[in-house]
Amino acid sequence: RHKFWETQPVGQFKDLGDASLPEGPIEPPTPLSEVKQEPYNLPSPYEWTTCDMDLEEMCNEVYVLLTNNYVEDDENMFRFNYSKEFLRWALRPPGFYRSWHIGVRVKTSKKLVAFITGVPARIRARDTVVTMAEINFLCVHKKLRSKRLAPVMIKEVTRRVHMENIWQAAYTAGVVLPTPISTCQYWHRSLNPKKLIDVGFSRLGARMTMSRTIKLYKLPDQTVTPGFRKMEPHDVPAVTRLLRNYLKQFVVAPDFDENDVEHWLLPKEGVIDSYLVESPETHEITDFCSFYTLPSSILGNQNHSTLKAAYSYYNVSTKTPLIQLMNDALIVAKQKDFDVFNALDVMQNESFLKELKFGPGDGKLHYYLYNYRLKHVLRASELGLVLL
Ligand code: NHW
Ligand code: EN5
Repeated sequence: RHKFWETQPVGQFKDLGDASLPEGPIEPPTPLSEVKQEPYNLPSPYEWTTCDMDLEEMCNEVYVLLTNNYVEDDENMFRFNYSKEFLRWALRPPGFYRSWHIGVRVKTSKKLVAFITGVPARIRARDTVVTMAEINFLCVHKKLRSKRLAPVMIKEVTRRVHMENIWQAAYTAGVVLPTPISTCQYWHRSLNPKKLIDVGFSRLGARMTMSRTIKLYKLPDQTVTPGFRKMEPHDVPAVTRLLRNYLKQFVVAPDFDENDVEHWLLPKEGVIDSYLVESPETHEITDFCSFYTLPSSILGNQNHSTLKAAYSYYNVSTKTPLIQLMNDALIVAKQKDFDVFNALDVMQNESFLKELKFGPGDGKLHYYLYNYRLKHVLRASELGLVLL
């Protein structure tokens, strides 16, 4: 069934209910001297390239590859359209390795036809903080699919991660592989229902007219929580404390320090938005919410070419009810002209999804760990991790 994945140190389907298997690494690290020193062989028309995302030209090649060949929904109506600024942000966090930004070119034409990336992250699984690679942006050009290029790319990124003495990884996918640590549901909150219906992203409900639908999804013009404002650089220490304390409760979550929070959560125009609540009395930072910008190309629509989507990232409420905090997030997303606000049912998100008129999507997201076993499949609400 899974000729490649059966050979890898990941949880296998046959082991799913086996309580005798311990939690933790599936295989021990090998001495660095035993890590293969040369890249894996690609089929002879292709060659490896390391993608320097600082170079405008390289970043553009990656952007074009992903824009035309990355993830689509199950009916091929939409395709993720990560911006160049987003890719630079996603791929250059504290301690990143350029060698983990891996491209494949056609030798003769030098055309970039495949890509895979890793970035380092400290991720806690129960009580243990593990340095891992977060693997993302695996993409093979549409014309080169089903040639078993993906397994070679995964082995090569694994080798380059091993060279840095890192032995675990985390990744998400819309497809089922051996074997998810958890499976999440995508939820969607319409902000611009007319456009969403026009492009086939959503449908007019039964016994609903367009004007009733527009009214249903109306939001206030201004946020309602006193002290709600954009996060600023001087907030990094307070947000780090708030977030670290919040993420303790989840079984799998990132172990963010101030450098990580500065990188991943300080607002970056068109990439990441973060807001917090500063108590008007005590000036304490009591609540936090964030979302990232990931548009999708609309495939084959006469009137619209992009869907502007916001994705819920990390949210923490200690004083403001989470529902009110997220309603304010919806209000700012609407002000910023997003068409839809998406969220997974991770962390405590279930507590606001229905009340704030999110509806379940047709997509699921499976979470995976490489070379790390957990005894049980987790509920989505036990996950404290959001990957881009
Ligand atoms: S998930 C998004 C993945 N990208 C897309 O869906 C874009 C559109 N599709 C494509 O470009 C986020 C191709 O279809 C891809 C597969 C490239 C997906 N993850 O080359 P073949 C991520 O980026 C397995 C893992 O013939 P293809 C996370 C498949 O099961 N494996 O297929 C990435 C089969 O193996 P099997 C996937 O269609 C995590 C084999 O690939 C997969 O031409 C990567 C077939 O290969 C997926 N999304 O290319 C793992 N999709 O055993 C990281 C298919 O079943 C692991 N496959 O025969 C950790 C590494 C680091 C460790 C460090 C210690
Ligand atoms: C790794 N970082 O399927 C990423 N999206 O529901 C890789 N559906 O947008 C993982 N099919 O349900 C990729 N509208 C996995 C996701 C791949 C993309 C994907 C789904 C998630 C999606 C939309 C459009 C469906 C179009 C037809 C959807 C319904 C919205 C509706 C709004 C009103 C209330 C009810 C729901």
